[in-house]
Amino acid sequence: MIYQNLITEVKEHLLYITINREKSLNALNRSVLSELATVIDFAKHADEVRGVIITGAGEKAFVAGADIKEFADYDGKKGEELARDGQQKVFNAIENSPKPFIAAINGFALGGGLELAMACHIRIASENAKLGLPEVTLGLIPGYGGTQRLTQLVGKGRAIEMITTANMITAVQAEKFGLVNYVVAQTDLIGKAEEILNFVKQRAPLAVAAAIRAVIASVNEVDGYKVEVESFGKCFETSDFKEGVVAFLEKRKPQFVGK
Ligand code: CO8
Repeated sequence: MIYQNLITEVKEHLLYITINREKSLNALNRSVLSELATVIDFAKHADEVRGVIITGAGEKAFVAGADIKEFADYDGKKGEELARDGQQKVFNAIENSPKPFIAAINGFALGGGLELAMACHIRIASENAKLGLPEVTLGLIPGYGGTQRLTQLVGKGRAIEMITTANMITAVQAEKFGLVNYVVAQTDLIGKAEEILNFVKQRAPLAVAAAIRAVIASVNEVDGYKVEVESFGKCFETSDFKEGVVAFLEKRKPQFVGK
């Protein structure tokens, strides 16, 4: 299958996915999300695939978030629909995959980019990586599962600090918080992911799938995701959201008024 925004390859039972929009720091537009949904579904059904590595093109960014340029025409209903659709077809589909997904975080993992990494089962960061959920700088909140998965991974206190300050953390801090499993040199990133998946490849596939299912079940009992999607949609009704997006596009600081 040929993709416009992804480079994919299956090699020795591993599927490699590179999000390939380097000029936009691999931001997730609708087309990327739709292609990701297709390749995630392929991975689920392809017997030859035993594990997946996702990374971003270039040396600067894994994914710098949802594509803010597409936000301009969103209202509350559309924002909520897109968040729900994206959660189901991409983020939850990764988390519920019977094959392990590793995020190889090769630079900025922000907003939807960190949410993508957090949907993966394992995260490895390069030393230059910066991670954060900056949505409140745009008058939004995370909409692809970030409020739930960050809390599960780092605990309530750190999640609320990261989300409400919108500040980025370094790879080393992320490892300390338990947000990433390992920090390695950028040149060793894919090799480290392969090292882990080469062990998984030797194990019983159905047992691996059952283990993932059981672990994920332990953290997903209540529907905080629904609350997040509804709250995310409501943000689009605020004038602060419009100001946040316009300010980003005009490359200036936003002036928020709390409405
Ligand atoms: N969307 C669109 N374009 C982007 C994005 C983005 N998220 N991030 C970077 N770009 C573009 C820039 O606009 C710029 O393009 P151009 O050259 O045409 O002006 C290019 O990428 C390079 O970026 P910068 O020049 O800004 O590079 P810097 O090194 O100066 O800064 C940063 C790098 C710090 C990563 C900076 O680009 C930045 O702050 N980006 C935005 C990060 C952000 O706010 N991400 C969160 C987005 S909101 C989100 O993810 C919500 C998820 C839930 C969605 C739910 C469903 C709808």
